[in-house]
Amino acid sequence: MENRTEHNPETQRFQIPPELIHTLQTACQLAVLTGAGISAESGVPTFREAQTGLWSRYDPQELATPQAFRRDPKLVWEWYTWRRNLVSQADPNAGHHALAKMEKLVKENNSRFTLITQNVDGLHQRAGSEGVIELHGNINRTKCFLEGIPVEENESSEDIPPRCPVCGGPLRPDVVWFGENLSAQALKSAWDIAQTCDLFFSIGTSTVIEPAASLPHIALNQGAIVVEINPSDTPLTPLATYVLRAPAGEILPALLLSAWGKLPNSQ
Ligand code: BV8
Repeated sequence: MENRTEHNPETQRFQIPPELIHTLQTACQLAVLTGAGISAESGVPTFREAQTGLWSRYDPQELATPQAFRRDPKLVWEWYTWRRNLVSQADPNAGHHALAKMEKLVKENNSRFTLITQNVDGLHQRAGSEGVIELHGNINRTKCFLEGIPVEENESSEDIPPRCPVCGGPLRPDVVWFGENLSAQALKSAWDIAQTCDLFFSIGTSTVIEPAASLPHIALNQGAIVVEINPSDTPLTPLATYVLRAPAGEILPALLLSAWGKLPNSQ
Protein backbone atom coordinates (compact mmCIF):
# COMPACT_ATOMS: atom_id res chain seq x y z
CA MET A 1 0.00 0.00 0.00
CA GLU A 2 1.83 3.15 -1.20
CA ASN A 3 0.10 5.39 1.40
CA ARG A 4 1.45 3.35 4.32
CA THR A 5 4.26 4.79 6.49
CA GLU A 6 6.45 2.42 8.49
CA HIS A 7 9.37 3.25 10.78
CA ASN A 8 12.63 2.81 8.82
CA PRO A 9 15.15 1.07 11.14
CA GLU A 10 18.10 2.16 8.92
CA THR A 11 17.33 5.88 8.97
CA GLN A 12 15.53 5.74 12.34
CA ARG A 13 13.00 8.03 10.66
CA PHE A 14 9.49 7.88 9.33
CA GLN A 15 9.06 8.53 5.61
CA ILE A 16 5.90 10.62 5.92
CA PRO A 17 4.34 11.27 2.48
CA PRO A 18 5.03 14.94 1.55
CA GLU A 19 1.46 15.33 0.31
CA LEU A 20 0.21 14.40 3.80
CA ILE A 21 2.45 17.09 5.31
CA HIS A 22 1.02 19.63 2.84
CA THR A 23 -2.55 18.51 3.69
CA LEU A 24 -1.78 18.94 7.40
CA GLN A 25 -0.32 22.41 6.85
CA THR A 26 -3.28 23.60 4.74
CA ALA A 27 -6.26 21.86 6.43
CA CYS A 28 -9.15 24.23 7.25
CA GLN A 29 -10.99 21.92 9.69
CA LEU A 30 -8.94 19.21 11.41
CA ALA A 31 -10.67 16.55 13.53
CA VAL A 32 -8.84 14.05 15.73
CA LEU A 33 -10.40 10.93 17.32
CA THR A 34 -8.29 9.16 19.95
CA GLY A 35 -8.68 5.84 21.73
CA ALA A 36 -6.93 3.96 24.49
CA GLY A 37 -3.81 3.47 22.31
CA ILE A 38 -2.66 7.08 22.71
CA SER A 39 -2.42 6.55 26.48
CA ALA A 40 -0.60 3.21 26.14
CA GLU A 41 2.82 4.97 26.16
CA SER A 42 1.77 6.69 29.40
CA GLY A 43 1.42 3.27 31.01
CA VAL A 44 -2.40 3.23 30.97
CA PRO A 45 -3.36 -0.26 29.69
CA THR A 46 -5.62 -0.25 26.62
CA PHE A 47 -9.12 -1.60 27.00
CA ARG A 48 -8.26 -4.83 25.23
CA GLU A 49 -5.01 -5.60 26.97
CA ALA A 50 -5.26 -8.37 29.56
CA GLN A 51 -6.10 -6.90 32.92
CA THR A 52 -3.45 -7.41 35.58
CA GLY A 53 -3.55 -9.12 38.94
CA LEU A 54 -6.90 -9.21 40.75
CA TRP A 55 -8.73 -8.04 37.65
CA SER A 56 -7.27 -10.55 35.19
CA ARG A 57 -10.35 -12.78 35.48
CA TYR A 58 -12.78 -10.02 34.50
CA ASP A 59 -13.74 -8.79 31.02
CA PRO A 60 -13.79 -4.94 31.03
CA GLN A 61 -16.82 -5.00 28.77
CA GLU A 62 -18.65 -7.00 31.44
CA LEU A 63 -17.59 -4.71 34.30
CA ALA A 64 -18.22 -1.40 32.50
CA THR A 65 -22.01 -1.85 32.53
CA PRO A 66 -24.95 -0.69 34.72
CA GLN A 67 -25.93 -4.35 35.14
CA ALA A 68 -22.55 -5.19 36.70
CA PHE A 69 -22.85 -2.19 39.02
CA ARG A 70 -26.37 -3.18 40.13
CA ARG A 71 -25.19 -6.77 40.67
CA ASP A 72 -22.03 -5.91 42.60
CA PRO A 73 -21.52 -2.14 43.16
CA LYS A 74 -18.55 -2.75 45.48
CA LEU A 75 -16.65 -4.81 42.87
CA VAL A 76 -17.24 -2.26 40.08
CA TRP A 77 -16.41 0.69 42.34
CA GLU A 78 -13.11 -1.00 43.41
CA TRP A 79 -12.26 -1.69 39.74
CA TYR A 80 -12.58 2.00 39.00
CA THR A 81 -10.58 2.91 42.12
CA TRP A 82 -7.80 0.63 40.78
CA ARG A 83 -7.99 2.32 37.35
CA ARG A 84 -8.12 5.83 38.88
CA ASN A 85 -4.89 5.02 40.74
CA LEU A 86 -3.30 3.84 37.47
CA VAL A 87 -4.36 7.06 35.73
CA SER A 88 -3.19 9.25 38.64
CA GLN A 89 0.33 7.76 38.27
CA ALA A 90 0.36 8.35 34.50
CA ASP A 91 1.58 11.47 32.73
CA PRO A 92 0.70 12.71 29.26
CA ASN A 93 3.19 11.31 26.71
CA ALA A 94 4.77 12.90 23.61
CA GLY A 95 1.67 11.98 21.60
CA HIS A 96 -0.66 13.94 23.92
CA HIS A 97 1.75 16.90 23.94
CA ALA A 98 2.15 16.85 20.15
CA LEU A 99 -1.65 17.06 19.69
CA ALA A 100 -1.85 19.97 22.16
CA LYS A 101 0.91 21.79 20.23
CA MET A 102 -0.70 20.97 16.87
CA GLU A 103 -3.98 22.46 18.12
CA LYS A 104 -2.26 25.76 18.94
CA LEU A 105 -0.44 25.92 15.58
CA VAL A 106 -3.59 25.07 13.57
CA LYS A 107 -5.63 27.68 15.47
CA GLU A 108 -2.86 30.30 14.96
CA ASN A 109 -3.36 29.59 11.27
CA ASN A 110 -7.08 30.49 11.72
CA SER A 111 -8.07 26.89 11.03
CA ARG A 112 -10.32 24.76 13.20
CA PHE A 113 -9.01 21.90 15.39
CA THR A 114 -11.33 19.55 17.32
CA LEU A 115 -10.11 16.73 19.57
CA ILE A 116 -12.60 13.93 20.25
CA THR A 117 -11.56 11.21 22.67
CA GLN A 118 -12.99 7.86 23.76
CA ASN A 119 -10.58 7.89 26.68
CA VAL A 120 -11.69 8.65 30.21
CA ASP A 121 -8.23 9.39 31.67
CA GLY A 122 -8.13 13.18 31.18
CA LEU A 123 -4.53 13.04 29.85
CA HIS A 124 -5.30 15.23 26.81
CA GLN A 125 -6.46 18.06 29.07
CA ARG A 126 -3.37 17.65 31.28
CA ALA A 127 -1.21 18.02 28.13
CA GLY A 128 -2.94 21.35 27.35
CA SER A 129 -5.57 20.33 24.78
CA GLU A 130 -8.64 22.58 24.92
CA GLY A 131 -12.32 21.92 24.24
CA VAL A 132 -11.78 18.15 24.36
CA ILE A 133 -14.97 16.23 23.50
CA GLU A 134 -15.03 13.32 26.00
CA LEU A 135 -17.40 10.86 24.31
CA HIS A 136 -17.20 8.32 27.15
CA GLY A 137 -16.91 10.68 30.14
CA ASN A 138 -14.07 11.04 32.63
CA ILE A 139 -13.00 8.49 35.25
CA ASN A 140 -11.96 11.25 37.66
CA ARG A 141 -15.50 12.65 37.90
CA THR A 142 -18.21 11.07 40.09
CA LYS A 143 -22.01 11.17 39.87
CA CYS A 144 -25.03 9.73 41.68
CA PHE A 145 -26.08 6.36 40.20
CA LEU A 146 -29.77 7.11 40.82
CA GLU A 147 -30.05 10.82 39.95
CA GLY A 148 -27.14 11.19 37.52
CA ILE A 149 -26.11 14.48 39.17
CA PRO A 150 -22.40 15.31 39.54
CA VAL A 151 -21.20 14.75 43.14
CA GLU A 152 -17.95 15.71 44.84
CA GLU A 153 -16.78 12.47 46.42
CA ASN A 154 -16.46 12.52 50.22
CA GLU A 155 -13.02 10.92 50.57
CA SER A 156 -13.59 10.12 54.25
CA SER A 157 -16.67 7.99 53.53
CA GLU A 158 -16.36 4.41 54.79
CA ASP A 159 -19.03 3.22 52.36
CA ILE A 160 -17.93 1.33 49.21
CA PRO A 161 -19.26 2.76 46.96
CA PRO A 162 -19.76 6.08 48.79
CA ARG A 163 -23.36 7.37 49.10
CA CYS A 164 -24.93 10.38 47.42
CA PRO A 165 -25.29 13.25 49.97
CA VAL A 166 -28.65 14.19 48.40
CA CYS A 167 -30.53 10.90 47.98
CA GLY A 168 -28.30 8.35 49.73
CA GLY A 169 -27.94 6.29 46.54
CA PRO A 170 -24.58 4.79 45.51
CA LEU A 171 -22.07 6.97 43.69
CA ARG A 172 -20.54 5.84 40.38
CA PRO A 173 -17.78 7.14 38.05
CA ASP A 174 -18.99 9.69 35.48
CA VAL A 175 -18.23 7.45 32.49
CA VAL A 176 -20.49 6.03 29.76
CA TRP A 177 -20.97 2.30 30.32
CA PHE A 178 -21.78 -0.24 27.60
CA GLY A 179 -25.50 -0.11 26.91
CA GLU A 180 -25.71 3.53 28.06
CA ASN A 181 -26.31 6.46 25.73
CA LEU A 182 -23.55 8.98 25.17
CA SER A 183 -24.16 12.64 26.00
CA ALA A 184 -26.33 13.95 23.16
CA GLN A 185 -24.34 17.19 23.09
CA ALA A 186 -20.94 15.47 22.91
CA LEU A 187 -22.17 13.11 20.20
CA LYS A 188 -23.68 15.93 18.12
CA SER A 189 -20.47 18.01 18.34
CA ALA A 190 -18.40 15.00 17.25
CA TRP A 191 -20.84 14.14 14.44
CA ASP A 192 -20.84 17.72 13.16
CA ILE A 193 -17.05 18.02 12.90
CA ALA A 194 -16.82 14.59 11.25
CA GLN A 195 -19.35 15.84 8.67
CA THR A 196 -17.47 19.10 7.93
CA CYS A 197 -13.76 18.40 8.46
CA ASP A 198 -11.30 18.15 5.55
CA LEU A 199 -8.74 16.12 7.54
CA PHE A 200 -9.58 13.41 10.12
CA PHE A 201 -7.06 11.53 12.28
CA SER A 202 -8.05 8.21 13.91
CA ILE A 203 -5.37 7.59 16.56
CA GLY A 204 -4.92 4.61 18.91
CA THR A 205 -8.38 3.13 18.51
CA SER A 206 -9.46 -0.33 17.39
CA THR A 207 -12.49 1.40 15.76
CA VAL A 208 -14.84 -1.23 17.22
CA ILE A 209 -16.82 0.66 19.87
CA GLU A 210 -19.93 2.38 18.52
CA PRO A 211 -20.99 5.10 17.96
CA ALA A 212 -17.38 6.48 18.06
CA ALA A 213 -16.26 3.95 15.45
CA SER A 214 -18.60 5.52 12.88
CA LEU A 215 -16.91 8.93 13.01
CA PRO A 216 -13.98 8.20 10.61
CA HIS A 217 -16.46 6.62 8.16
CA ILE A 218 -18.64 9.75 8.26
CA ALA A 219 -15.53 11.80 7.47
CA LEU A 220 -14.52 9.46 4.62
CA ASN A 221 -18.04 9.50 3.16
CA GLN A 222 -18.09 13.31 2.95
CA GLY A 223 -14.71 13.41 1.23
CA ALA A 224 -12.26 14.13 4.08
CA ILE A 225 -8.72 12.78 4.05
CA VAL A 226 -8.60 10.13 6.81
CA VAL A 227 -5.30 9.21 8.50
CA GLU A 228 -5.00 6.20 10.79
CA ILE A 229 -2.21 6.07 13.39
CA ASN A 230 -1.93 2.61 14.94
CA PRO A 231 0.83 -0.03 15.20
CA SER A 232 -1.77 -2.65 14.21
CA ASP A 233 -4.46 -3.09 11.56
CA THR A 234 -8.06 -2.19 12.38
CA PRO A 235 -11.33 -2.41 10.38
CA LEU A 236 -10.61 1.19 9.27
CA THR A 237 -7.14 0.38 7.84
CA PRO A 238 -8.22 -0.71 4.33
CA LEU A 239 -10.36 2.41 3.94
CA ALA A 240 -8.01 5.05 5.38
CA THR A 241 -6.37 7.51 2.96
CA TYR A 242 -3.08 7.19 4.85
CA VAL A 243 -1.96 4.55 7.37
CA LEU A 244 0.88 5.53 9.73
CA ARG A 245 1.87 2.16 11.19
CA ALA A 246 3.62 3.48 14.31
CA PRO A 247 3.09 4.29 17.99
CA ALA A 248 1.33 7.65 18.47
CA GLY A 249 4.05 8.88 20.85
CA GLU A 250 6.63 8.59 18.05
CA ILE A 251 4.79 9.53 14.85
CA LEU A 252 2.87 12.57 16.18
CA PRO A 253 6.07 14.47 17.15
CA ALA A 254 7.49 13.48 13.73
CA LEU A 255 4.40 14.95 12.01
CA LEU A 256 4.66 18.14 14.09
CA LEU A 257 8.34 18.52 13.17
CA SER A 258 7.76 17.82 9.47
CA ALA A 259 4.80 20.18 9.14
CA TRP A 260 5.79 23.06 11.43
CA GLY A 261 9.42 22.48 12.44
CA LYS A 262 8.31 22.33 16.08
CA LEU A 263 8.73 19.83 18.93
CA PRO A 264 5.82 19.01 21.30
CA ASN A 265 7.03 21.03 24.28
CA SER A 266 8.74 23.86 22.37
CA GLN A 267 7.50 27.46 22.53
C1 BV8 B 1 -24.55 3.30 22.92
C2 BV8 B 1 -16.03 4.13 29.33
C3 BV8 B 1 -26.91 3.33 22.56
C4 BV8 B 1 -16.11 3.10 30.40
C5 BV8 B 1 -16.29 2.92 27.21
C6 BV8 B 1 -23.73 -0.96 16.96
C7 BV8 B 1 -23.29 -2.22 16.63
C8 BV8 B 1 -22.90 -3.10 17.63
C9 BV8 B 1 -22.93 -2.72 18.97
C10 BV8 B 1 -23.35 -1.48 19.28
C11 BV8 B 1 -23.74 -0.59 18.28
N1 BV8 B 1 -24.12 0.57 18.89
C12 BV8 B 1 -23.95 0.43 20.23
C13 BV8 B 1 -23.49 -0.81 20.49
C14 BV8 B 1 -23.17 -1.37 21.81
C15 BV8 B 1 -21.81 -0.88 22.31
C16 BV8 B 1 -20.67 -1.31 21.45
O1 BV8 B 1 -20.12 -0.52 20.72
N2 BV8 B 1 -20.30 -2.56 21.55
C17 BV8 B 1 -19.13 -3.05 20.85
C18 BV8 B 1 -18.51 -4.16 21.67
C19 BV8 B 1 -19.55 -3.51 19.46
N3 BV8 B 1 -21.81 0.56 22.45
C20 BV8 B 1 -22.38 1.14 23.51
O2 BV8 B 1 -22.94 0.50 24.37
C21 BV8 B 1 -22.31 2.65 23.60
N4 BV8 B 1 -23.63 3.14 23.89
O3 BV8 B 1 -24.29 3.18 21.77
O4 BV8 B 1 -25.82 3.58 23.42
C22 BV8 B 1 -27.04 1.85 22.35
C23 BV8 B 1 -26.94 0.97 23.41
C24 BV8 B 1 -27.07 -0.43 23.19
C25 BV8 B 1 -27.29 -0.92 21.91
C26 BV8 B 1 -27.35 -0.03 20.83
C27 BV8 B 1 -27.25 1.36 21.06
C28 BV8 B 1 -21.40 3.07 24.73
C29 BV8 B 1 -19.97 2.69 24.41
C30 BV8 B 1 -19.04 3.33 25.47
C31 BV8 B 1 -18.52 2.27 26.39
N5 BV8 B 1 -17.57 2.87 27.36
N6 BV8 B 1 -15.48 3.54 28.10
C32 BV8 B 1 -14.75 2.71 30.91
O5 BV8 B 1 -13.73 3.09 30.31
O6 BV8 B 1 -14.73 2.03 31.94
S1 BV8 B 1 -15.60 2.25 25.84
C33 BV8 B 1 -14.02 1.81 26.20
O7 BV8 B 1 -13.65 1.07 25.08
C34 BV8 B 1 -12.98 2.92 26.32
O8 BV8 B 1 -13.53 4.21 26.17
C35 BV8 B 1 -12.01 2.69 25.20
O9 BV8 B 1 -11.62 3.86 24.57
C36 BV8 B 1 -12.83 1.85 24.30
C37 BV8 B 1 -12.01 0.77 23.59
O10 BV8 B 1 -11.83 1.19 22.44
P1 BV8 B 1 -10.38 1.78 22.04
O11 BV8 B 1 -10.21 3.10 22.65
O12 BV8 B 1 -10.28 1.63 20.59
O13 BV8 B 1 -9.32 0.87 22.77
P2 BV8 B 1 -8.87 -0.60 22.36
O14 BV8 B 1 -8.18 -1.16 23.54
O15 BV8 B 1 -10.03 -1.31 21.75
O16 BV8 B 1 -7.83 -0.38 21.17
C38 BV8 B 1 -6.60 0.28 21.42
C39 BV8 B 1 -5.95 0.48 20.07
O17 BV8 B 1 -4.74 1.20 20.29
C40 BV8 B 1 -5.57 -0.82 19.39
O18 BV8 B 1 -6.00 -0.78 18.04
C41 BV8 B 1 -4.04 -0.83 19.47
O19 BV8 B 1 -3.46 -1.43 18.33
C42 BV8 B 1 -3.72 0.62 19.50
N7 BV8 B 1 -2.46 0.99 20.15
C43 BV8 B 1 -1.80 0.34 21.13
N8 BV8 B 1 -0.68 1.03 21.45
C44 BV8 B 1 -0.66 2.14 20.67
C45 BV8 B 1 -1.80 2.13 19.84
N9 BV8 B 1 -2.06 3.10 18.95
C46 BV8 B 1 -1.19 4.11 18.85
N10 BV8 B 1 -0.07 4.22 19.62
C47 BV8 B 1 0.22 3.25 20.53
N11 BV8 B 1 1.35 3.35 21.27
